[in-house]
Amino acid sequence: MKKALITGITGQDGAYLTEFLIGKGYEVHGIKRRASSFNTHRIDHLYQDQHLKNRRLMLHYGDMTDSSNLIKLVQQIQPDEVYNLAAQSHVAVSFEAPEYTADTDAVGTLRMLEALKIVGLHENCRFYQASTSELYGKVQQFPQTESTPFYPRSPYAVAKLYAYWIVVNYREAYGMYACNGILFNHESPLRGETFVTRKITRALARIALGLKKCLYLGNLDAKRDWGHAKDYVEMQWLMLQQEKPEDFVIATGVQHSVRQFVEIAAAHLGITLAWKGAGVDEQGIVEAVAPYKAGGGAADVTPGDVVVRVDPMYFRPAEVETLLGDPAKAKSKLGWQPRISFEDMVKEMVAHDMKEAGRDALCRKEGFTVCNYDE
Ligand code: NDP
Ligand code: GDR
Repeated sequence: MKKALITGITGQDGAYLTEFLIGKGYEVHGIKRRASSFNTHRIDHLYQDQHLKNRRLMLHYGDMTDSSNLIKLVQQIQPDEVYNLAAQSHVAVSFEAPEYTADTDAVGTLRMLEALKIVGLHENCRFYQASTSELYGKVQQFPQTESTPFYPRSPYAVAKLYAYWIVVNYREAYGMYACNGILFNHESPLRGETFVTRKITRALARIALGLKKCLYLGNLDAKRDWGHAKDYVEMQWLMLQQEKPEDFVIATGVQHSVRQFVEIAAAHLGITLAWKGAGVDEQGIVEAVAPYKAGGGAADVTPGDVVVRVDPMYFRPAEVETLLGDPAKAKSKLGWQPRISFEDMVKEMVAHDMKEAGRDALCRKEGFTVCNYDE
């Protein structure tokens, strides 16, 4: 049985990858951070009692900022494959915590590579690095391929640039089987609530059920190539099953703006939006409301309501305006094809968030406090 070690197992990709690898017959080990409350909700459905023999999922406490912990874990686990997904992954937050972001995302990657080398696993263990389309930043070429020059635009992207090159360097210097997956944005119902797609589907569902009045956003004109996380983790595994290690762009080749994402998500709730104003005065106003078929209606919204406003607090000091990937290499060499369309992904996210909002509406009706936290 192959052993995989996943850093960042409690995140969106970690959860989908764990499910995928268990399905492939792997024994999966994951590194989770110590937190003051449980932080494993995305993988709770895969959890197995710690006292069971022959468990397929094992969690270990650790942190990318702690070398001795990483060395001890790889020594103890002896993984065949390491998937390095752990990161401070929020671009806007990286402007507020640049040093921590560099420590975790850049030096953390180095620490894991060194841990493998120190315990002598670098010759046999295969290594996947979660690289990112944010490396292209201020884009130099359309669409972006494996050979497009990088121009990072945030402390996050600069940290990931270091991680990208240290992976290439360990491959060239020590012959490690180490790959960068240059992944474009990928989303799902498990996406963190502060990334723009999930923020939109969650807020609109709550607005539709009367739990919230308005969704505040930053740059509505930013364009991204959005795919589904479930499709993208399969590629992470495929990259480690090749004869020789290479870097791959993973994307859909289709682009939408934040504004379009809002419109499509609203349409799934039976809400037609019209845009009025410009810049920071721009508003998304309800034009028409049709009954929402699956979840009981967008009852708390009426034509004329302002449900989207722009708040400059969400503008970034330096923005990545547009990203569009060319996944031709992954398609031809890995035989990889995304299966879930953009439209189906938005629909799935809206349906999931309507269910959560429905639960919260019920809790509130019964006198319980529900989370109103928003970012
Ligand atoms: P998430 O933010 O959902 O998950 C990040 C994971 O990293 C969480 O498990 C988090 O733990 C963990 N983590 C954060 N800091 C540390 C640390 N210091 N030590 C150990 N673990 C830590 O990200 P995604 O799942 O969306 O992304 C996975 C990886 O892929 C990330 O590296 C991201 O930068 C990269 N990426 C993501 C893309 C996307 O569109 N999703 C696109 C391209 C790259 P906790 O749960 O405790 O917070
Ligand atoms: P991104 O994702 O920065 O591309 O990084 P995010 O969803 O945060 O932003 C996408 C675009 O939407 C604009 N935007 C807003 N973003 C957020 N979070 N909140 C808002 O209110 C808002 N309004 C507009 C942003 O300015 C941006 O242009 C994600 C992360 O998963 C990274 O870890 C990963 O490397 C890249 O995708 C590829």
